Amino acid sequence: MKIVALAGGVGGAKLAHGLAQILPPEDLTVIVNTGDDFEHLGMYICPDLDTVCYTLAGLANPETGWGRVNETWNTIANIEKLGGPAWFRLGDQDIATHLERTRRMKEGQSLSQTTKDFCGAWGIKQTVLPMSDSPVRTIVDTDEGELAFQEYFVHRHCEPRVKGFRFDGVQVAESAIGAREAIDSAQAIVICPSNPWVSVDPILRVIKKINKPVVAVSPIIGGQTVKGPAAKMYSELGIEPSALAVAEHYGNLLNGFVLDNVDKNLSDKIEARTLVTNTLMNNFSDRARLATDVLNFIRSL
Ligand code: FO1
Repeated sequence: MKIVALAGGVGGAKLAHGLAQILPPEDLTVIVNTGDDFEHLGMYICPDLDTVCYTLAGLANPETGWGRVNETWNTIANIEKLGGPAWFRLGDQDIATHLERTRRMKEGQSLSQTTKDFCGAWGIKQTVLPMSDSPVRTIVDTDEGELAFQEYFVHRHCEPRVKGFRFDGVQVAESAIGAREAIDSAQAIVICPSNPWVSVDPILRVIKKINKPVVAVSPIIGGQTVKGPAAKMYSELGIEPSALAVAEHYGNLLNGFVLDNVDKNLSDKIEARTLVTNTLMNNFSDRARLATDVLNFIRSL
């Protein structure tokens, strides 16, 4: 069964990894948010793309979900000593990824080709695509003014109250080569449990048209997010954070919606068909179990 998964960072990467454990590699394409990308310390950094790739390759840091396992921090420690910016924690192994990506892109290689080459080097057999080869930049409108995404997310610890979002460059950005074809040949699209506002919306804005059944997995469980500021964002935007709010966010794009057992009372209020299951992914087998549930749900639609 050919599946396209839409993913942001850590939560999205976990379900993508679950799907990768179940599906033949040629049947899974992961389209990843690049709205979080930024240039920092002279390097081109793609946090969500790297999180998905490191996770699929078994190279991800299990504590943070982002960055590399068995990481060392000599470079960033020395940058800090010299008075440089150290708020964005880049590990030594991770820096190699950003340096080599930057070198290639300065020579004119596209982000999708760089990603393809890196996936080959890391032994990833599934297809991983950035949502676009053109820059799209998520800008968070807050009570302290507009902030670039990583400035808001990491530097300011998501503290400013959000008022809205915009995605610079999205009007002219085309989806990456292969993304349209993957969607056209997929049986279904899975929206991973990523932040609807800042991880999934940018991908949906770039992709524009989806002519396949769409199933989303709620990143909000019992009114809270496992990781990240999605619930805080809903509250600050005047919407009670819940799995129902996520389902309503995607609206009639959805054919199916997966929510956690603790939210089963919300199921009746959701317009799409629902699957109520355990959506927490604490370990590798949880990821495979949720992926199996999602795939069986898709078959039943
Ligand atoms: N997230 C943090 O909260 N603090 C960091 O210092 C940080 C560094 C970092 C380095 C490389 C990378 O690929 C991701 C990193 N992240 C960090 C995560 C990242 O900022 C976010 O998870 C995503 O942008 C949101 O999906």
